[in-house]
Amino acid sequence: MRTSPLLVVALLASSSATVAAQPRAKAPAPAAGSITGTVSFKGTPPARTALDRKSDPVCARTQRLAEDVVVEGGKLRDVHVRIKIGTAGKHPAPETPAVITQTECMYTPRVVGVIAGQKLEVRNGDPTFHNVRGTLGKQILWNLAHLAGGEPLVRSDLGKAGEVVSLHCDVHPWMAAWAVVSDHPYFAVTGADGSFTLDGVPPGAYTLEAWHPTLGLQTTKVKVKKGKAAKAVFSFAAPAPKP
Ligand SMILES: [Cu+2]
Repeated sequence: MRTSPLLVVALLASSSATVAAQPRAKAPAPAAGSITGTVSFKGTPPARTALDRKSDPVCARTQRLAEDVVVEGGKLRDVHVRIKIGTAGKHPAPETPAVITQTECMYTPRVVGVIAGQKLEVRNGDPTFHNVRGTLGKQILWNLAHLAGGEPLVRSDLGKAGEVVSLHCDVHPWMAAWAVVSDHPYFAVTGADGSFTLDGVPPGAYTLEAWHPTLGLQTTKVKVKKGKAAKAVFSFAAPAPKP
């Protein structure tokens, strides 16, 4: 026997009415947690010297301080915080590249995180000429001229998880940046407030790493629970003066 179309409509209407009348089901707890915290600098930070940028009249228009160690209100900028590689699964690289912009003859940001296989796009926002030299240890990966108004340089040869590619400009020797390669997306780089948040982290016990280009590496342990924000803190200090 064929069901009449009218009956089907009536049945559908009544079933949706039943659903609407039911009390709202509690939203399921998210499967992942997060890690959040801050990176501090203990003690008096090293003085930031004014960069001598007279060699390029465009750069000389703005005064900038050295960015080797940038501390504001006791918080440390440019720290790459991540779950130790090899312990959070292997994740594919996203389609979108990480981006570093050359602006006022500085790299912004100074430290980026990438997933192995992800591209890095270097933009030139300056009305002057740069060259971008990427190195991995002592190996030069690329060395490219970057004209004012030139197209972004897009690189896909950033090395394996665990490696750090450094970027330098030979026209402006004070320019330096770093791309830290991971095998997962659970990383962040601290801004001026020293804070970081790693979202969508699968529950588990992890070693958390904090790396700064001149102050080195620190680690701590952290336990991530479903739907909760685990807290982590790091504290760096000036390296002891060399004898
Ligand atoms: Cu430059």
